[in-house]
Parts: sequence; structure tokens; C-alpha cells
Amino acid sequence: MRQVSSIQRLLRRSNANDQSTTRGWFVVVFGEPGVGKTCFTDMFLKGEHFQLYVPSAQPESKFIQVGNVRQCIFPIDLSTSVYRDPQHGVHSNIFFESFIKKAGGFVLLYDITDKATFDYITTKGYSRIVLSRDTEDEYGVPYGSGTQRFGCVLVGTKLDLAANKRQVDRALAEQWAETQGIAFYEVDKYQRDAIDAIMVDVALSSGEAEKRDAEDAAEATEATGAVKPSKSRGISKVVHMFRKKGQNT
Ligand SMILES: Nc1nc2c(ncn2[C@@H]2O[C@H](COP(=O)(O)OP(=O)(O)OP(=O)(O)O)[C@@H](O)[C@H]2O)c(=O)[nH]1
Ligand SMILES: [Mg+2]
Repeated sequence: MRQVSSIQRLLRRSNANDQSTTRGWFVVVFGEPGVGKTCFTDMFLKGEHFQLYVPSAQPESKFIQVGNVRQCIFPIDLSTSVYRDPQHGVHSNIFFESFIKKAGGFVLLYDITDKATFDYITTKGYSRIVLSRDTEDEYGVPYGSGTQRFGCVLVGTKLDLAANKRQVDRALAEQWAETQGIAFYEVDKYQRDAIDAIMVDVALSSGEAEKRDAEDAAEATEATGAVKPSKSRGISKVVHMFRKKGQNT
């Protein structure tokens, strides 16, 4: 789990060092235990497919090129098991919930050799995200789509084991992703370029989600004639939330 104060320090440092950076996103890598969340995250950040999980470690991020803009991705590795077992891990559900509520984007991860992991993430896991999102923006204006939109991709891992152990049909997963209007990939922990490409997609999808929410809000403002101050969401808002949480604990 990332430490809040460390995230703030890192954000300040990255902004100071790189004036061309215009956006950053928290991206939750969400899936059942053992699907490969840590390997996926570590391959993205470090080019190594397994690192020991150290809760006190510095938060990690990586810049990626999205179109002609460099964007900073902070991946957060979260297990769906926290919802079944409140005692799992050292952090409270409220803390996990805050990531789910505010993250810009999600990687819905399942193991292609374990059908149960696909079934869970595409039903309970996905609806958990939808139900956790805010229904109103910071000015109390209801989101046009009912809840705050988010960027999302569906990813099947352990592709290297597919030949003998596949349990999740590629077409089935592709079809589910299509019905949700999200991108779909299959990868394994050895494919860094593919994992980078997935994160670019999440950033694009997160940007699109934010833009559509903003368009809805502009339409609502136009309809009511109300004047609403503009304020960017994304990482700064999440950091503000953490800062408040830090003051309360
Ligand atoms: N063959 C293969 N093994 C993988 C792949 N990704 C992960 N694994 C293995 O699957 C096991 C679980 O991987 P983790 O990355 O620890 O999974 P996790 O989702 O973080 O697990 P929890 O933290 O327990 O929820 C490890 O033994 C990994 O080496 C992959 O793409 N291919
Ligand atoms: Mg892990």
C-alpha cells in the first residue's frame, strides 16, 4: 500500500522536475488473490516480474507517453479479497474504498488459467467499483451518468500458460469487454511493452471518462444557467483527500 505522505512528496518532486507533465493518474490493478497483480505492477514499474511486497516502501510511479503528453501513472495493487475478509491485510476497508472511489482508472485483472477469477472480477469486482463511485461532483452536481465515470481495461494474465491450462475463452472475455465498452488484452508477466501499452490505454480511457463527465456537467450548467467554477480532478483531488485523511488519524 502506498503511503500518503510519500505520494505527496513524489508528486511535488515529479512536478518540479518535469514541467511538461500535465496529468497523473492513480490506476488500481484489481483482481482476485494470486492472479498476478504484483507481477503485473512490478513489470510495469521496474521491468522485473516479481518483487517482494514491502508496505513501507516508497510509492512508485512511471511516466508514459500518451499521445503527445507525458502522463504519470501510480499503480495501486488491490486484492478483491478485502471485501470478503475484512481482516485481510493491515489497512481498513475504508482506505481501500477510498482508492476505488477516487482512482482515475482500473485494470481488471484475471488469470486465464482460473475461470473463477474471471467470473468474480467481471461481476462482483466490477459492480463493487461502480457502486463505490461518487454520485455527485465536488460542487454537489449529480454526475450525468449516475456515478463518476472511470477509465478501465480488462486484462487476462498468465498467457504463457494458455496452451495447456487455459480456462477462460478469449472470445468470451472479449465479448464481455465489448459490452462494457472497454479494451481487452491478454498478457503474461514477461511482456513489459504490452503492459506499458495497457497502461497507455488506461490513461486514455481515464481521460475520456473525465472529459465525458465534464461535458455532462457543462450541459447541466447550461440548462440551469448556474455558474460553476472549473477545477481539475484526478490526482490532485485524491491527494487532497489523503491529506484530509492524514489529518484525521
Ligand atoms: N506463468 C506465469 N505465472 C505468473 C504470471 N503472473 C503471475 N504469475 C505467478 O502467479 C503467482 C502469483 O503472482 P502475484 O503477482 O504474486 O499475484 P497477486 O495477484 O499479487 O497475489 P496476491 O498478492 O496474493 O493477491 C506467482 O507465483 C507468480 O510468479 C504470468 O504471467 N505467468
Ligand atoms: Mg500481490
